[in-house]
Amino acid sequence: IKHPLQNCWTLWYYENDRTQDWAENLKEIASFQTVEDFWSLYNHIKLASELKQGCDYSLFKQGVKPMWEDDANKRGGRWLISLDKKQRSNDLDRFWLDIILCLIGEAFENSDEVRGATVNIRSKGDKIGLWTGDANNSTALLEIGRKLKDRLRIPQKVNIGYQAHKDTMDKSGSVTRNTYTV
Ligand code: M7G
Repeated sequence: IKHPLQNCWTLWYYENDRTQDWAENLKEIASFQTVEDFWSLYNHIKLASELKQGCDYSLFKQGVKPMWEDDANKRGGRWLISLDKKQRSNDLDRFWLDIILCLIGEAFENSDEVRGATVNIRSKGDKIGLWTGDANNSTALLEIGRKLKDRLRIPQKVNIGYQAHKDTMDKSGSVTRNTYTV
């Protein structure tokens, strides 16, 4: 008997093809709801650090698309971890795996608020985001942000910010403001 997870999760892959719309480049790879099926999927695919520049992985609860417009995301936001270039070889794959294990292991007290996570492979610096469903639920999102920082062993002096998706959507070139920082 396989070990069931509390939720069923879907892995998505984004490949940057400029001839297509953003949403058309987003591909659903596979879903799993047991520990064993997670590891067989994880062991079968490339590490995040091996993806081409411009690509993303996303892991979201089944039924939620990894996009701002999804009903489950549109009032939400993300904790954003911005990596510098040398962290691709040091921290990226560990951070991404640790985030996945937090998600599927339901590590957060407010795990109902968790929607999923995304890793963006970018030449200017990779990014990892943990998406929650309600940018106004400060109690829940602060608990999630603090625990995330702790689980990833991000040093106390390094701050990570929470950004509402509506602010990310509206930004025109400039950086999105952080509504919370831990
Ligand atoms: P990104 O891939 O999140 O980060 O956004 P990057 O700027 O480091 O590459 C790049 C662009 O992809 C955005 O400016 C949008 O045009 C598009 N995009 C990204 N996301 C997450 C979404 C989304 O959820 N919905 C839509 N419609 N476009 C998005």
